[in-house]
Amino acid sequence: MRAIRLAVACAAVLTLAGGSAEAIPIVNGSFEVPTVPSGGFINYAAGSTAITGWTVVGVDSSVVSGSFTQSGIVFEARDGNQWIDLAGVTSNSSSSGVTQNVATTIGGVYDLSFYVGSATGGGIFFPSTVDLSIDGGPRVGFTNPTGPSNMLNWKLFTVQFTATSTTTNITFLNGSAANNFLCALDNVSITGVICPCPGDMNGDGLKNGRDIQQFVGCIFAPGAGACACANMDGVGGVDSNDLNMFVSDLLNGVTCP
Ligand SMILES: [Ca+2]
Ligand SMILES: [Ca+2]
Ligand SMILES: [Ca+2]
Repeated sequence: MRAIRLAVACAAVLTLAGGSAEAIPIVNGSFEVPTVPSGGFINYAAGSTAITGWTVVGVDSSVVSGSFTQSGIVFEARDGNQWIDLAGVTSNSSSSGVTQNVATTIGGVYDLSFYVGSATGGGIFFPSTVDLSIDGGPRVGFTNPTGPSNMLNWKLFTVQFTATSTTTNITFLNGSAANNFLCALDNVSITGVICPCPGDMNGDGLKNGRDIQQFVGCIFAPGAGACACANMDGVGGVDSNDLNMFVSDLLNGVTCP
């Protein structure tokens, strides 16, 4: 039985060896649809699905043109011509934001990337904080501390997560301070992480005792870090079956191809 499992694992390794990442289609991650007036914005109330792919939550959020200017600041988009202000126009509610369900593979490891835009000016714009909640989990804040007085500065963040369902909910919320009427987000993307050698936790091309500590960490907290390589059988999450395969490989001296 074990030999069969190992054969399956080897076949999977050969199949996946061609690439290290697989793009997951997130809909309208750059907030380019619908088109808003050049130099202006459109505010969308909670429940709206007018921003293609997304549903507005909380009170409101605004899609803003990259040529919009206020308080001497040009609010240029990071990608394309538009971005979204999760703070909305007037509410500035911390409950406001946008949500989307994306198709995922159970046990799959994904990198979620996005840009947070900050500017400082007019006594009302300060460095932005975008909060992220995955599958209704706790809000985690991502702050871009650089806020120029004449433009938006965009900072890239990447969060890795392990999917527990065939759909994963991604929700971005206004995490900026109460007196900061800016929470800029743009260019959201998701990439599936593929491990070239399951069990090689530290990526040194060998499967040996130096990988044990990280592997054990993934057994106890599979969503906490880079655990793509702990999913030995390529199915489900990281569980006792993966542990059995990992131990078997070490005992039998099976290392990377
Ligand atoms: Ca954009
Ligand atoms: Ca290794
Ligand atoms: Ca597994």
